[in-house]
Amino acid sequence: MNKKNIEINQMRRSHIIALPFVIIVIIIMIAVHRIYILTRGYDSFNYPGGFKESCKPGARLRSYKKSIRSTWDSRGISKLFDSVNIEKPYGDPVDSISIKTSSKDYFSEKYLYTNTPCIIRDIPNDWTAMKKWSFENFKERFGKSKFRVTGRNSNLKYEYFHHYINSVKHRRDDVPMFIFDSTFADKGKQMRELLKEYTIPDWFDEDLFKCLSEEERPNFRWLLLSTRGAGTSLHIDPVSTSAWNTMIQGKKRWVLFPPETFKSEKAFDSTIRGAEWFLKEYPKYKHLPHKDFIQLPGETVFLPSDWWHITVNFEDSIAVTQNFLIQPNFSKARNAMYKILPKVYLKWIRVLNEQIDTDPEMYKKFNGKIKEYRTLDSIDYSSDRNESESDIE
Ligand SMILES: O=C(O)CCC(=O)C(=O)O
Ligand SMILES: [Fe+2]
Repeated sequence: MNKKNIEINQMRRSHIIALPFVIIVIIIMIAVHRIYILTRGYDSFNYPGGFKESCKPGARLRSYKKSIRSTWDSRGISKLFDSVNIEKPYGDPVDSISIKTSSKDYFSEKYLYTNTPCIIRDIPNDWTAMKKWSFENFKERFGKSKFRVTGRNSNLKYEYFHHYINSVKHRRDDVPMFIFDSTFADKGKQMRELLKEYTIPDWFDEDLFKCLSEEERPNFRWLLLSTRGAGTSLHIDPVSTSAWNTMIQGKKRWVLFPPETFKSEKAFDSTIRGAEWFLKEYPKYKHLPHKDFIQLPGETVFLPSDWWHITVNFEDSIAVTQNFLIQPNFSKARNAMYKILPKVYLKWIRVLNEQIDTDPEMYKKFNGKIKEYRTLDSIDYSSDRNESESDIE
C-alpha cells in the first residue's frame, strides 16, 4: 500500500468514526428544538396570515386559528373593513321604543304578535351587568374558564381570548374572534352568578319552552363577546323562537330580512360571517326589502321569529340574548322539535297538555288540547341531541 492509499484509508476511517457523532449532535439539536416548542407552546406551522408569537396564549390562539383555517387576512378583509364606510345604512330603520314609556300590551300588539322587529331602550338601566361587565372584569372573574368560540365546536380559555383582544398583531392578522356561548350559566357557581346580574322584563314572559328543564329545552340563552369585525352569518334562529338581545358594551350593525325572503340557508353562502358578509355579500341583497340599524349599549333588539339576520360589530362588544317561543309560532316550532329532539318533543307535548288541562288561559290560548298521535315507536330518535365538542387546552 503506498502512502497516498494509507492517507485515504485513514480519512475514510475518521469519517466513519465521526458520522455517529454528527448524527447524535443533529438528533440532540432536533430534540432540544422540540422540547423548546413543547415548553413554550411554539410551533413552526405556517398558517395563512399568521405570525409567530412564542408565549403560551399566542400559541393557543394560533392553534385555534389553524383549526378554523382562517384566510381572513390573506384575502384582505380586515384592511377593507377599516377603509370603507361601514355605517352607511341601506335598509329601512326599525322603531325605537322605551320600556319606561310604553306598556307591555302596546309592545305585544304592535311588535310581538305582529312579528315586527324593534329596538327597546332602557331595559338594562338597573342591571348589575351594565355597571360590571367588561372584558377586564371577565378576565378577573373567569380567566381560567372556557368559553365556546364560533368557527368550530371548541372551547377556549377566556384568558387566551383576552390576549387576542389586547394584541394588535393578532387582531390584524386573522379572522375576528367571537365568543357565542349558550352554556355559560352551566359552567359552575361563579359563572351562574351572571344570571343574577340581569333581569328579564315581563314583556318576554311568554315562553312555551319554560315547562321543560334547561337541559331539555333547545339552547336558549347566549353570552356574546364579539370583537370588531366579527359577527354572525346570515341565519334564522332555531325552532321558530323570537329573541331579545341586549347590548351591554359596544356597537353592532344588524341587517334583517323578512321570513319569506329566503327559502333556506341553501339560498346563500352561509359560511360567510360578519364584516366579510357586509363587504362582499350585502351588495347582492341590498335591493331586497330589509331592516338595517345600529344597536348601542343599553339597547335591546326584539328579533321576531323566522326573520333572517346577520350582524357585524364596529367595536368590541358584550351582549346577552335569550330566545323564547310564543303561541302563534307553536305549529312551526313543534315540527322543528319533532325533527331535532323527538324524545323531548313528546314529553313537551305531554307537559303542555297537562297545563292546558289545569290552566284556563292555556286552554284558551291553544283552543283545547294539542293533538299528537305519534309515539316514540314511530319516531327515529337517533337524532336527539348528541353534541360533541373539543377543547383547546
Ligand atoms: O348579537 C349578535 O351578534 C347576533 C346574535 C344572534 O343572531 C343570535 O343570538 O341568534
Ligand atoms: Fe340569531
